[in-house]
Amino acid sequence: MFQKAIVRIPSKSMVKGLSSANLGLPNYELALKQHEAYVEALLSCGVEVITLEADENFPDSTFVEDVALCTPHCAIITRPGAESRRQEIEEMKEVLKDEYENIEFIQAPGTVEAGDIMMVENHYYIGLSARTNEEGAQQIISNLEKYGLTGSIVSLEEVLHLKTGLAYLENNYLVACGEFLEKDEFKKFNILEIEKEESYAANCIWVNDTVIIPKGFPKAKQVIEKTGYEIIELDMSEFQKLDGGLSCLSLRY
Ligand code: CIR
Repeated sequence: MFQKAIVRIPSKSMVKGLSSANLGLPNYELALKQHEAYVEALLSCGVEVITLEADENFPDSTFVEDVALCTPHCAIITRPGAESRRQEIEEMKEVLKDEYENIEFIQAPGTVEAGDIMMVENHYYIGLSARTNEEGAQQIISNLEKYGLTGSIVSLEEVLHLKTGLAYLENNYLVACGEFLEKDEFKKFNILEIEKEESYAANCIWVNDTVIIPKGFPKAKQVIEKTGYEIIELDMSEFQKLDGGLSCLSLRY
């Protein structure tokens, strides 16, 4: 179960955020409303939410998931592969110092964005992407091993981050889409397949036996309903314009 979540309010500068989506610029006011609804949903799942102020210096800083990995035993501050995001870690370091006794750091030339890391109990799958390199992934694994946790590397070609196409929903349920449907390491899971045209819904989050999914993906909803979890649907349109999804907007621990 998760006790806490960290989120950051979107900045006005989010319109300059990194994007490959071709969906137009996000509407800041609407993004703020969608972010508020996201926080409400987390609260309704019983987590305490730590809300950080918007940081205009970093257009992508609302996507807090990428700058740290929060495990039950330590936090690992990442070194984002996107240059424009690298300094986002500075404030997160300070925030996590109050939350964790043990803090580790990814060192150059390693790069990691934690959107590439999926936790399955004590094991962490680490995607090698344009943002997370082999050196960074190996550092994550060494750090995890210090605390009795394990990690393994997954290759990916089609999506931005590992969790763009995968979500672990506990109890052996794995939401998967596209390239991840064929990978041997995931065959042991009870796969909830998301069709390509609804691939955005593969980024959903389990929070204490509720699954939060993006609104507007009816087939994905039907598939995820099979788990029996309660489902909350949230409109994510403005974050989708920046390649961001539900997992990206919080650190849950
Ligand atoms: C970026 O490209 O870094 C942001 N516009 C989106 C980050 C999404 N984060 C995630 O998937 N964990």
